[in-house]
Amino acid sequence: MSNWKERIVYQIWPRSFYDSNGDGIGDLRGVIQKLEHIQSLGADLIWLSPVYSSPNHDFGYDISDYTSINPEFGTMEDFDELVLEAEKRGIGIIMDLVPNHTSDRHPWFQSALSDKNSEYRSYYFFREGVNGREPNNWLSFFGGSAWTGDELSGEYYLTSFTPHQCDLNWENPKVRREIYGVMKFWLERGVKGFRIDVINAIAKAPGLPDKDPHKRGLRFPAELTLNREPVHDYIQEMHREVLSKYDCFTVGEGVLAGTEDVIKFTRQGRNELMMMFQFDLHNLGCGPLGKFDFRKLYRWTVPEFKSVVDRWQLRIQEGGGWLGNYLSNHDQPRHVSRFGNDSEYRRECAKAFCLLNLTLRGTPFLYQGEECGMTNSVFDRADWRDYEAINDYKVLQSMMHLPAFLAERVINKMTRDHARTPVHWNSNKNAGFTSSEPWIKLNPNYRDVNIEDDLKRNDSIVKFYRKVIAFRKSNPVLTYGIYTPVNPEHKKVISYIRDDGNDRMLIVINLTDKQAKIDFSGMQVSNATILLGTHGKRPLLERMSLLPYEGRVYRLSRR
Ligand code: ISL
Ligand code: CA
Repeated sequence: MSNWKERIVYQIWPRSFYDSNGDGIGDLRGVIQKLEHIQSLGADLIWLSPVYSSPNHDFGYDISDYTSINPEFGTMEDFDELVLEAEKRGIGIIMDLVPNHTSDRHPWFQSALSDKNSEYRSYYFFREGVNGREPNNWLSFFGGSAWTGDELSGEYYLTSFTPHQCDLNWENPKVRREIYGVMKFWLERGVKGFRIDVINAIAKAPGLPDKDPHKRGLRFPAELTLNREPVHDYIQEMHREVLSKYDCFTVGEGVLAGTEDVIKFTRQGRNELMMMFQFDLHNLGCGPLGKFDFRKLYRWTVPEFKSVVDRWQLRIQEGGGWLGNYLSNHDQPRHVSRFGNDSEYRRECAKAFCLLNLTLRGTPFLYQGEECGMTNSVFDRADWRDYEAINDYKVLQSMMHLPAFLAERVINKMTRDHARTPVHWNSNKNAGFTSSEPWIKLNPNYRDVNIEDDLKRNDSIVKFYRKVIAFRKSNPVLTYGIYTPVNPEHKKVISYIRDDGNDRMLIVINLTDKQAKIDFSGMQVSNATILLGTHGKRPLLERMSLLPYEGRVYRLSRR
């Protein structure tokens, strides 16, 4: 795939995108009906979160058949039509590949479970317990032990996420061949690539040893399950067997991968992946156990935010890797709420972050609804739909000894459900998402925050996205240019230069809801031209002041 770095990717979490048949659940025909909107933004690729058959313990990330369509979402004919209709609009479809685990309803696992001698037993990790307990002390991503008991054999099997997602054993060459077959199946149907779920977790430490054996309680086995060397052999094999044979885009979800890991996965010539996501921004203010580890009270500062951005930008460019940049996805709270201001300055803030995401080095990913500045929602406990929220509410009380009302506050701050409320298409009933009851509670602010009404305004966020995307596409420096931070120690404003040897741009964004003064003395300001601004076009001055969440892009003359 040529120019793959320049692509703009729009992520759809289909269950909440658009419901075409009035059952309260978003579906594939809903996506087809909204293709024009996605095209109007300027996206080239749609990453579809999983649409395969699934019992929905983890809303599609627990797959019971890798080569079928979940009937809630439609049929294979609908899928083929989506690929075709998208292609007519110059948009490719990226599938979500989930190679680390299958659903416990998958026929491979069902066979493994029913018969200890099934050849599928070795597709998974079945182990005997130790002293009547789990085989080791590994903590699951979603709280509690990573092991689930099998009553029939008395053994346990590894489930690193929900107890219904059974980890596949990638040491088994048959497993690898099965997954390569699945990839070919979809590529032959015309999809343009894959977002690969927790790809850095597929190689476990041999023997599955305890993490910190002398410590009590469950421990998160990061070094024993993530970024282990054989993962690179597996991906290189996947590249040889599948990726190299197709015109195909890849982005890996490297959960908790560091800069050096991402460089290894993505450096050209290693024949692994094109790009990867980073998680450090999302973990700002979280304790070492991740998003529900409230012990740092979710406090973070703009300089910390900037230093994460700078560190990743600089290290990945030095190391010859490539990033997929994103601020929101289906696993994170809405970024306007998490990192900005979702009340008084919601519109300004949404634009400031749009400008940031689309002027960094890397390939930009947008998440459904962010184009109209969607925010976190308001939930009661009964409104939670995500397993992680429901389970961690219990874990916070039992393991972390948090009183119920505080546990509820922590979940309500960080639950993935915030990203999964239906997209606000208009101010009609149910935000124009469905004609019946949506499967999850709507965000109550849809009358103020929705795509149709936004588009009627002069200060439209959607139109700003369109403008900035078009701007990025017509200025290759924004994709390829070297990133150099300017004023890295400034407490409110992030500013950086992008330079590709032909063109040189300065990006300046106030990341706070206060006015900010910034000093560019030493820079040749007089020859700078303003190209784009969130608040209109103002000249570059040696000393200037920015309004709350104001962002500007200047072209600097070549020295
Ligand atoms: O969202 C997280 C925690 O709240 C992350 O740790 C998340 O579990 C991790 O990024 C892996 O995510 C991916 O795989 C999961 C699935 O639940 C997520 O939706 C998916 O993006 C298991 O398949
Ligand atoms: Ca539907």
